[in-house]
Amino acid sequence: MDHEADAYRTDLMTITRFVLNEQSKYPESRGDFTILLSNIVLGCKFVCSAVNKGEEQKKLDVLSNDVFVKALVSSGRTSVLVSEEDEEATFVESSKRGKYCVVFDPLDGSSNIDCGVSIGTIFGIYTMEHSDEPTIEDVLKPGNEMVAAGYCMYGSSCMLVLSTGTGVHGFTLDPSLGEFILTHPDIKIPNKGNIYSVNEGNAQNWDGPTTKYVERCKYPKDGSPAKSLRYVGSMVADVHRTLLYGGIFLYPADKKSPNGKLRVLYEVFPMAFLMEQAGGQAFTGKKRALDLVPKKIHERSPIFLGSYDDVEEIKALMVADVHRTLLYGGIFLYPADKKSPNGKLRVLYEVFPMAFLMEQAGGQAFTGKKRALDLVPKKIHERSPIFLGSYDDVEEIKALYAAEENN
Ligand code: FDP
Repeated sequence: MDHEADAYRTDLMTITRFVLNEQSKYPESRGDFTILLSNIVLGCKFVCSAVNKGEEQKKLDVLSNDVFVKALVSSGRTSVLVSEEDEEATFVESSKRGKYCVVFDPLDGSSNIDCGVSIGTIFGIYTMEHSDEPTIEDVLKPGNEMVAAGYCMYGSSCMLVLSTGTGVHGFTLDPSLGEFILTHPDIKIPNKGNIYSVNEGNAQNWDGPTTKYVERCKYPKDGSPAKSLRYVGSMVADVHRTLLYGGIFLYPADKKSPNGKLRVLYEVFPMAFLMEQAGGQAFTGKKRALDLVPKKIHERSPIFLGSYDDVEEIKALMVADVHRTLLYGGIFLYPADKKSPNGKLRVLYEVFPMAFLMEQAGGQAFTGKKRALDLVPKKIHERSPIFLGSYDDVEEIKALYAAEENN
C-alpha cells in the first residue's frame, strides 16, 4: 500500500480550509475574505450544476448573474459590484455593506454554451480604503490594486483557479463531496510555450506588429519549431490552457475594434493578475495590463498574455516601430489629424522617453510646433503629435511647418 499517496488523498484541502490557512498568517484578519469567497464558490457551484443540466444560453446568462449578485450582496462583505451582465454597477444597501468590491463576468464565453464547449466565471476583488459612501471610483482602479482574482471553468471537470497574491492555486470540484479540493497547488506557467491562441479571422485588420508576431509563430526565424494554433473562443478555456501548457493568448486591437474586445475590469485584469502570479506576463500592446486605469466599468483593452518569453517577444515588436527608426534612421511620425488634434501618443510615457532616446542618439523629436522635450504636460495622460528620427529628416518636416506658418 502506498501510505504516502493515501495520506495525500485523505488530507482534503478544501478551498475554505486553504483560505483559512492563508488568513491565519494575518492576525488582524476577521474572516471577511473567507466569507466573501465562500459566496463566490456557492455561485460557481450553482452555475456548474446549471451548465451540467444543459440549460439554454439566455436562461443561463440571467440565472448566473442573479445568483452571483444575490450571493455577493447577502455575504454582507461587499459594497460595489460590477457585472458584465449589468450596464450599471450595483451599490449595496448600507445595512449589508462590507469592505470588498467585486468585478465579475458570471458566464464568460457564453456563445459556446449551446455546443457544450467549456465556459467560465471570472472575478476580481478590490478592497475599499475608506468608510465613506461607496462610489464608482472604488472599482475604477488599476488591476495592480486587486487583492484577489480567479476564474471557475465549467468543462470536463469544474475547476476554480484562485490567487490572493501568493501564487496561483487550482481546486477541482469533487461532485460527490460538493467541495473544491486543492489539486493544482502553486501553478507556474512555463517560461515559453509552443501554442498561440488568437481569432485569426480578424487578421486582415491587425496592426503591423501583431501581424508580424503571428507570422513568426508560424514561420519562426530562429530555427525553433512553429507554434501550434489553439483557439476555443472562450476566454476561460483559452487562458486556462495557456496557464497550464504555456504559450500566448492574444486579443489584439484591430482596425474595426481599436480597443480589442475583452473587458478590462472582469476579463483582462483578473487574467493578467493570475498570469503574473504564475510567473507570466500580460501586456496591452502599450504597457503592463495591470497598470491600466479604467475610466468606465465596461471599458475594453487589447491583451497579450501568457509565458514570460512569448509576451516579451510581442513587447519587443511593439516598440520596434520606433526602434527601427533609431537603428536605421528615417522618421517615425504620429501626427495630429482632424479627429485627433493632439495625435494619439501620450506625452509622459511615450513621447518623452522616445524623444529623449532620439536626441541622445543624435536625432530629433518635434511636435509640429516645438522640440518635443520642451513640452510641459498639464495632465498625466496628455497626448501630443510627434515626428522623430534622423536629424535631417526631422529638419525637413520642421521646415515645412515653418513655411506653413509664414504663409
Ligand atoms: P463570448 O463572446 O462567447 O462571450 O468576451 C467574451 C468572449 O466570448 C471571450 O470569452 C472570448 O475569448 C471572446 O469573446 C471570443 O471572441 P471572438 O468570437 O471574437 O473570437
